[in-house]
Amino acid sequence: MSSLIEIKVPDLGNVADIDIIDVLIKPGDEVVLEQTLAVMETDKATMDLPASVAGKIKQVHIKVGDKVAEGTLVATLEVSDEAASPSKAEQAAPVVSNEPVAVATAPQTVAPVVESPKQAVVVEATPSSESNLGFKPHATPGVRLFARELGVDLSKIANGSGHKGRILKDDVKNFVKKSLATASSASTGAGIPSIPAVDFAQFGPIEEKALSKIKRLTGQNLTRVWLNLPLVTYHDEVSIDEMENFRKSVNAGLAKDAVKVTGLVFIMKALVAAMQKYPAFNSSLSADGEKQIFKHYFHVGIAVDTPNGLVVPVIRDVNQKSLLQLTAELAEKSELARQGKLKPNEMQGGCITISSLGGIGGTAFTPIVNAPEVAILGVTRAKMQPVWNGSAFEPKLMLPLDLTYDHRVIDGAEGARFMEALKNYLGDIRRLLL
Ligand code: CAO
Repeated sequence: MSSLIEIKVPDLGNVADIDIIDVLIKPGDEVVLEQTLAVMETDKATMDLPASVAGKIKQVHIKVGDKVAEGTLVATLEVSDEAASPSKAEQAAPVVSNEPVAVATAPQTVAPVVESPKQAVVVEATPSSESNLGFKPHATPGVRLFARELGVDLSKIANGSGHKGRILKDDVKNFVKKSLATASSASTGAGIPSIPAVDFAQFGPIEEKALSKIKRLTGQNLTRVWLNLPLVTYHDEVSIDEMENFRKSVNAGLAKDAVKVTGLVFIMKALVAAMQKYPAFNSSLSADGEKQIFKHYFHVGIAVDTPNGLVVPVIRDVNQKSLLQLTAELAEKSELARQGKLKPNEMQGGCITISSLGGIGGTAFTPIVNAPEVAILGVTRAKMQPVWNGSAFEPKLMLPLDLTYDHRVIDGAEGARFMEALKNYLGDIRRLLL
């Protein structure tokens, strides 16, 4: 035996003019308990209208675009007497949604043909991540769930192809297809279009040579840093006349075959003194970017130009070593680097790097941080310049300095203060003794 049951719009808290935005049934359909019959929408929420009993749809009384209110007849169902009994109907528990959205329940009104408790599930339409954008995608909870399962942010789908721009399952599928096509055309894997291949032979004779392993690895590392770190380079210059006079006097006192002291070791010492004053420069971010790790050791990497490419030996505990010790160690390590004989652990553990092109030339450049370090100091060629001392121009040996830092860790003002400290130490190296 069977009975007819009328499903009506439940009490939704005195809300009138509720839009029907989707009707998911037609006469003859078999529906199961809790199956969504239609989707309603108010200003604030999208609501599924579930079946409180299983049965066969005899008649659908609403259509998309209708405005409904509490008590509006939605559908007539033919149900078996067993399913229509109060005890069965009571089992029609509210739809439990695992969507991260607010869920409220309200009784669903079913016509008096069958006396049964009824329920409707009210689902807030917009997850917080979407509402933050001020744009509320128009989609049924089922489509939202489908999108979430595929990891699709509905707010990225500007216009759905459904009624009033509602996003349908097909829109989500098309979005995924389009995203996959875009990703596969970008071979760098970072969503960045690759540089197209060119047949250079069409323009003249060419010769191909494989890159050295060092160059390939350095290239990968530099690209990774360039893409991941917000880098800022700050330029300045400092008078190093006193430092040069001292350096020359030290070198004059050295044995003829002794390794001569270069300006680089003074820069190493001054850099470490500035790091002691500004510990952020001797820190690294944890891989998840949540923590800053401060180091209590002062190891400095020195970029060395070798026939095979750039190598960065690390001079350890620079704060504990004398200028002469650093000179000897720098000479030894840079020679090992050029011969390709540095051990891996001699290139690890750096806190900051110096890249000096001063022996070659230059006025400024923008070195790239050797992450996870947070800063690198670039040095180019010192040259005599007229500097105004307040009453006259004085010839001064000015050393250009370029400080690149990771802006996630170091603010612009901190970068400028660090540079001032560095200049202070280099401008008057006696301060290193304080
Ligand atoms: N201004 C003026 N003269 C400078 C100078 C500067 N900033 N820096 C060095 N010089 C002078 C030195 O005093 C030396 O002069 P003398 O021959 O009269 O003594 C000469 O230039 C050569 O110095 P150097 O470069 O051999 O020695 P260094 O200690 O300054 O540097 C090293 C050592 C290993 C850093 C260097 O040889 C080197 O490899 N530099 C290249 C680093 C590099 O490739 N950086 C780029 C990385 S990013 O791609």
